[in-house]
Amino acid sequence: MRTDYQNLLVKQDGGVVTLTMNRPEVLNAFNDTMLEALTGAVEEAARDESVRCVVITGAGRAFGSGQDLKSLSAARETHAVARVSEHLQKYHRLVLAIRNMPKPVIAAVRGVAAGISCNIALACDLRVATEDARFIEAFARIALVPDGGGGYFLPRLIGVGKAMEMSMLADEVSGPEAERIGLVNKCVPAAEFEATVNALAQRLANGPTRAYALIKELIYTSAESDLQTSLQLEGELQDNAFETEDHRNAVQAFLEKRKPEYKGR
Ligand code: LHQ
Repeated sequence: MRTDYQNLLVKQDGGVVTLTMNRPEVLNAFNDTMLEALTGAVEEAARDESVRCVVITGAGRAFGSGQDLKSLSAARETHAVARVSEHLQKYHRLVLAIRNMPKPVIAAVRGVAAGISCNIALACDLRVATEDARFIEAFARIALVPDGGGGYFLPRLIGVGKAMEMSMLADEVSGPEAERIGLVNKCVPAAEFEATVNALAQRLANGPTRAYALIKELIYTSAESDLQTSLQLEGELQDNAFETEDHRNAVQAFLEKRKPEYKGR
């Protein structure tokens, strides 16, 4: 993996790549440089066979504070962006790269995750948060709608009622509350955060990577389709999973009463 990005730290530990958004002085607000770096690194991680799990996190006391409002307002003044939807396409590329990544992606959220940073966390497959995490769909505070896939992810994760509440009131949702409503998978005290994220990421990196990719395809496609379509897809994906080395070895290990070792193939 390339490691010389600006505003992004890239660290690989075995099969786990950790991508750390690195503009702590503005709580990791997205400027174009950081957005392009994160997108490039996510796309590279998808192609790199040595990577079997990706963690996205933020440097310092925050996950991210959304679009950098200073650079957005400068772009508006200079008419650098004709329509904001053009600018949003860069975020959409990141969202799609995360969702289409054929391996698990974890968002590790310490402190605040506001605006489009919150929705990048929601695009990930799993979320771990600290107890002092603050999830804020901040958009309505500045009279905008949730973007970066927020309008799609929120109702699917927490239901229409809670999605509406978070979007309209734009109030902070704490880590424990986020866990209670299903916005995050796990909320832990700050002191346990790194160990929890590392353990989960290493566990996934040592898991059946091909099956995880097929599970992502099944779950995400099924959220959009009827039962008949989902059952059809399930069959096709299972044909695929059935032929993997990890599947054959894991069944053999079960029969021989030993622990399987997954190779990701
Ligand atoms: C910031 C930011 C920030 C710049 C903190 N920008 N500096 C919209 C339109 C177009 C295309 C793309 O997408 C979007 C989507 C969006 O993401 S819109 C939503 C953008 N985000 C926000 O509205 C959140 C703005 N930030 C805040 O409300 C607060 O900073 C939060 C609640 C995140 C954190 O509050 P505190 O913990 O009290 O920290 P703070 O406010 O003191 O922030 C620390 C520093 O970070 C501060 O700078 P300073 O020089 O005073 O120390 C802030 O100005 C800076 N900062 N967010 N988005």
